[in-house]
Amino acid sequence: MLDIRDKVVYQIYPRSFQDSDGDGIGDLRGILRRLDYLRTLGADYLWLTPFFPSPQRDNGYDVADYRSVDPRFGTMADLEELISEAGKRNMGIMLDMVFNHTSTEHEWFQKALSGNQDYQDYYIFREGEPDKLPTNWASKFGGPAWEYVPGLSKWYLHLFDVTQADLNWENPAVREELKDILRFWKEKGIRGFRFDVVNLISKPERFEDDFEGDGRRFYTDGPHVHEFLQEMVRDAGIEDMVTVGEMSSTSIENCIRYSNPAEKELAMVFSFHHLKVDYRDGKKWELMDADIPALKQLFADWQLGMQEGGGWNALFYNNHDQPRVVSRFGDDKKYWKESAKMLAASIHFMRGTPYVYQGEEIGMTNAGYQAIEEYSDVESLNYYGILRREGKSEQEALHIIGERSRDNGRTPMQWTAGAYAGFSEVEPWLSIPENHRCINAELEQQDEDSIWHFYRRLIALRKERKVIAEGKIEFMERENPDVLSYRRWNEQEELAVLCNFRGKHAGLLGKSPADYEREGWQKLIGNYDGSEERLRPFEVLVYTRAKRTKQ
Ligand code: TEU
Repeated sequence: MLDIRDKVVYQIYPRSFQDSDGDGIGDLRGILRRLDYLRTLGADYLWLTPFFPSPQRDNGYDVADYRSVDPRFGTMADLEELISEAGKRNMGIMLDMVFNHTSTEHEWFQKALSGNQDYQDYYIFREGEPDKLPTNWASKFGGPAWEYVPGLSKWYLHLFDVTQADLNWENPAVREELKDILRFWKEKGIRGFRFDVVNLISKPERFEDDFEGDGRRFYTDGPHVHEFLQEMVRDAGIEDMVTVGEMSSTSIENCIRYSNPAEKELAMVFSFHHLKVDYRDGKKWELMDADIPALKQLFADWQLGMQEGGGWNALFYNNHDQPRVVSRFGDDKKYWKESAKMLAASIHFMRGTPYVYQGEEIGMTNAGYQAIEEYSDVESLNYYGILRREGKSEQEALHIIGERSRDNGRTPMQWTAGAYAGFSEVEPWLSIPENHRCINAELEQQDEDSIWHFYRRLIALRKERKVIAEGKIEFMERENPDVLSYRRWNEQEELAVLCNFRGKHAGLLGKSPADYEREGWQKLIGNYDGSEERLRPFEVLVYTRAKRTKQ
């Protein structure tokens, strides 16, 4: 069984990583150019979000052909060279498989539209009248989750955009097609897969209205999801690859089953509950300050629950769907460096596999756009319209979009202080924040005290100290509203991690830094020099000591 416990995955959004052919869009040859940067940082795997042929309605998560490369990102030869060159640097490429839905441009859906019954059964079509939705379910991108096709007198299900039609996993032919796709990429030397919203693939036998919510309770962690995953992994022969499932609105119990090696499903899971602590009433587009005690509780629940059940967490704050965490949970102005480092350390010492999302390692911030015209994301544009129709002023709606938009995580990688941040020679597809002049990889690689070097040390520590990869975990300071603190230990070593999530001094209910030092703990890493009685704003302190035989 593959050991992922001391590995780190770097997520690349190819469209925004490095443009090599001067069209303002990142591409595969651009990634090739940056492999040594990624190796120096310490990445073991590179997760590339989809670059398959796609109308790009959802930036590639609307796949029209699972077995080739969209020309805007390069050629199959480019990908094969990337796989080979990454392998020479002991890095594996992970692909992003969007198996819950295809683009409506996919040939399967086109054949379904032409009346082919077999291909209609690849999707979720329901006979009906144009004025009667099959169910009242909502799309996660706003609006209804069904689209009517007059020529067929049928509706089809789309949990996301109207151009993303949900696949019918109950159909064995669909499952065989998807297994073939995995075998194709394994043959190419791909070393892992991320499965997009894979806990939504099993739909209920009977579709009914949801009078308590938006329908997700009927299809999330659905009735056959575990057997579908076991069958896919077994038949595609990918049990020895790095696999991670994106689990939308899931539960600890299910995630234990998804990621406990005994279940032979996936190697690890992404769950998102910790990234909803600033959603008022759980609603993404209703703002509130991050509830830090709730964040702490969720970390403890998931860390202890998965430890107890033998599951494995992917550890992350950032990805291509999330605002930048230094702007969201940190302070990207007064305590930019301190809060970026504290947030990184707060999860890198936890039990799980850390994911570093492009730009996170240099403290990239939210976009700071001032006009809706600067945005590109379909979800953001849909919700801007919804917010305005709900009566929000242009300014109020822009503020909400500014805080929540997925485009915050999709601004081009800031490589240099130069034109277009060294990402491209021309105006990129999405504009680059002015702060690239002082937040960029070139500058930070030259500064030993930079966020970049802090990430490099965190990643190196995970390989050097087995206690991080294999140790047990327990939480301290449970009643402290400001400080996340936990302990890791194995036979040889124990660590104590103290993180102040506030932009002000924070007292400790248990041991103070002075107590740790008096007890002979050594400081392993931190974001301030020395220590004080209380934790300084956004301070992180990590102590280590040899494990005492008796405890
Ligand atoms: O994301 C699914 C998902 O949970 C988020 O899109 C979330 O639902 C959305 O941002 C609303 O808050 C995956 C991909 O990561 C995302 O980029 C795709 O848009 C989506 O699936 C559909 O494929």
